[in-house]
Amino acid sequence: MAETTNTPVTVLGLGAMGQALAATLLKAGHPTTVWNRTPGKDADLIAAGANGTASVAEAVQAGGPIIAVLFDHASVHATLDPVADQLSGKQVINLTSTAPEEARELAAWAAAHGVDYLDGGIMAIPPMIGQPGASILYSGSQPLFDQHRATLELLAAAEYFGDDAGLASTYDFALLANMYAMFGGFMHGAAMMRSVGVSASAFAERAMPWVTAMAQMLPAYGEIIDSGDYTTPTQSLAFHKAALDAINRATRDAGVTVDFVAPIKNLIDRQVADGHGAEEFARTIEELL
Ligand code: FVH
Repeated sequence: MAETTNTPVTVLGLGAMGQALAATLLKAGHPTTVWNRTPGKDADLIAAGANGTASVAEAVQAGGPIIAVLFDHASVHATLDPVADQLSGKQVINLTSTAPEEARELAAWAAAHGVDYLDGGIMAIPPMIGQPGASILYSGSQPLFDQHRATLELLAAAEYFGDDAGLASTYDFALLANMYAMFGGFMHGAAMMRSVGVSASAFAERAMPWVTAMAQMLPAYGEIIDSGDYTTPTQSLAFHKAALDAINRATRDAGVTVDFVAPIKNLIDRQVADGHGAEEFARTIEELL
């Protein structure tokens, strides 16, 4: 059936993200029903035209897809389990951040209750919802994704990865691991710069273009890793070991803990100790597997 802005949508969970999603749906003209465990968070949305509800049972009767955007896997069960017998034949799109195995468990739970289930990983913060640059990664029920794709595209660029409900979450968490490494690296660098009186803001001005430039290396690393051939290094593990040893010394001299750089140093050290010093740096991935 073709999707229209008349399609009703229900949003369960009105934290920062749920409110952003519901507001975007309302703005686009979707009849939007909302529910939140703690009352009162729906006031602005109701003022904007949302149908506020006092219970999950009432909310899930509104028709159309049910978007769950709750705190975690446990809160999804806490919300949906009590109304499981009312969900048969309905569609649930779970945008709560859950680990891949948790997403698969929810998909199995949904299937056991006759629920069509799509899992999503939101690659955005609330102010980005409905704006360019936001994306949501989906996996699980393709018919559900296809049917509501136009609505989902209102929230963020929508990409579907496959019927394994844990796939989107795997992408999500892999990307978040990448993000936290980048942010942690910034904290480490800013701590070092503080020792010489440079502000974190001033350091950020330099770190951003540097990180952006270095990110250009990722496709080349991807190709090397996928080839499995580490024998012709651009920069060897031994080269990077010397660099990390020096960074460790500089970090200690600055009075900063080496906690953040220690893990990558350990991976490189182990590879070198195993006799791979002359090989490509990207070989560190083998130490993780
Ligand atoms: N905010 C962000 O930047 C990130 C971006 C990437 C994706 N995440 C994930 O989105 C989920 C929701 O995030 P949020 O920002 O809306 O989170 P909160 O503002 O903390 O709101 C949490 C809502 O969950 C409700 N809740 C918590 N526990 C329960 C429970 N046991 N039963 C029912 N509802 C529960 C909470 O309700 P209340 O505390 O107001 O009663 C909020 O509605 C999340 O998975 C992020 O990782 C956001």
